[in-house]
Amino acid sequence: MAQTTQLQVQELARFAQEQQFNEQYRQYFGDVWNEAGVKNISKMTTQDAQQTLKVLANSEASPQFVKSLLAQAAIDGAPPQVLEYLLSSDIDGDGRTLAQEIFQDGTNPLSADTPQLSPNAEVISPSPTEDLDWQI
Ligand SMILES: [Ca+2]
Repeated sequence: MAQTTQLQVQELARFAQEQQFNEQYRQYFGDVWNEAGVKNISKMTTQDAQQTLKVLANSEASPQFVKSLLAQAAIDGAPPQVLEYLLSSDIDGDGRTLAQEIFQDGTNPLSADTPQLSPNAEVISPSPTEDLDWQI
């Protein structure tokens, strides 16, 4: 497993431990697993993971929900290679993996963000030696 993915799986597990999913959330999770045909999360295959991603892609799931769902899968003992598969997937094909989107970008991993040509793409850090004379 790639080092970064391993870290992401750990991060997911940490996030999972902090969660207290309520009944309603568990119900939603159950619906997704049912629809994806996953009966036993601890015996999930990457094929199951692929189905799960398809279900998610067709749903209106929020990034938070996707993160929570994966966290629940981690808690319920989904095999590491399955978690890795899910985390490194790029459902929306925008070049950012699911893990990057939910952990770093805070963007929706299920729909490509409109490419932005930010005018602030070039980060200009103020020079520490610059002595600005503020007059208030
Ligand atoms: Ca993506």
